[in-house]
Amino acid sequence: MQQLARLEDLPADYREELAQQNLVPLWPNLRSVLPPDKPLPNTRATHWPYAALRPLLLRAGELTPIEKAERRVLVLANPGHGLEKMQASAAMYLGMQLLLPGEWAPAHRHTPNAVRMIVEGEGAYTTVGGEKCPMHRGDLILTPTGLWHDHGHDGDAPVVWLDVLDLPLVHYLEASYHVDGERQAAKPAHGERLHAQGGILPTPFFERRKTAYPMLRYPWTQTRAALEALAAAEPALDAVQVSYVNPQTGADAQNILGYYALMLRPGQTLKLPARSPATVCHLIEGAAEARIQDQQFALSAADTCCLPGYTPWVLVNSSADAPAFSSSSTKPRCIASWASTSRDSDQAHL
Ligand code: GTQ
Repeated sequence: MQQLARLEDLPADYREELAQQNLVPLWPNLRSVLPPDKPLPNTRATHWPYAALRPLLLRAGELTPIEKAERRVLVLANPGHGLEKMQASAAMYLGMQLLLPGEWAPAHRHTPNAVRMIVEGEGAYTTVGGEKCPMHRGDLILTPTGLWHDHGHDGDAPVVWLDVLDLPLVHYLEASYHVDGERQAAKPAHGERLHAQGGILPTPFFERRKTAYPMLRYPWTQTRAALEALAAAEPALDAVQVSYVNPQTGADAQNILGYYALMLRPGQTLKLPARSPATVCHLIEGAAEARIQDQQFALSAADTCCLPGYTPWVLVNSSADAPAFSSSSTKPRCIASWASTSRDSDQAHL
């Protein structure tokens, strides 16, 4: 590869004059923005064990009242980006949120998309766009861009969930902000009942409904049953994986990140191909090991890890008798050689 001229190879007066005109020579910087053969990711493979995180999150419950936190969250930050950046990967933000019995996290809406993956506890709910979505372990609940949301808790023990947002990407696009609102009057969410039968859609007269987000809550009982059915129907299938989609269109449930659930058969070793975007993996049930390059993470239930893009990785079910279930999120498609899939124009303007 050709060695390119450095900035210092240019006369000082010329560099000075360029800067005064807000001009930059490309060639000294070309290799850093277009590195040879593959990207140079900041995202590091990182494991956040729930056993270590949980006591610190519960302590946050004692230290900071909800009124002083608005959202009581410990952010799962990737050291490769710098902890202060509060990002798990270039596109993804992860946070573990705690709500104590009787607490209420006030209504707001914002440009980034969020989903919740419920980790532990019963009795909490989130109201999204006026629909009250109960939270049970393993459920995936959407909070799409621009929809009002507040969280409440009628149970008697702490509730914890994992927040996944496309915040770093939206922030990078200088499009991230929020607006405060009033507590919402809520009606029960019924999207998961309307769309419980895959392949059959409500069709008033002869027009199919077209709703941007027809299903906000993806109950774990349904997702788990779909994975079990897929595993039983296709015994030779390696990747027993399903996608969280908009049931009316079959497209990804939200338009920046894609969400999947995966079942590892007892004792299974699954090789996951390299993809261009980073992936986050959260273990819902069982025990598994994630291997990437020379690193190994022993994942217990409720653990979360992040895997950089452009690198194949392996998931191994640590149990020979029980399945393991995980969810993952990533950019919906690989970024092709020349195209970006960023969809900033789809973001709501509040
Ligand atoms: O629950 O609305 O982890 O607005 C970060 C920002 C959660 C939320 C986060 C948020 C929320």
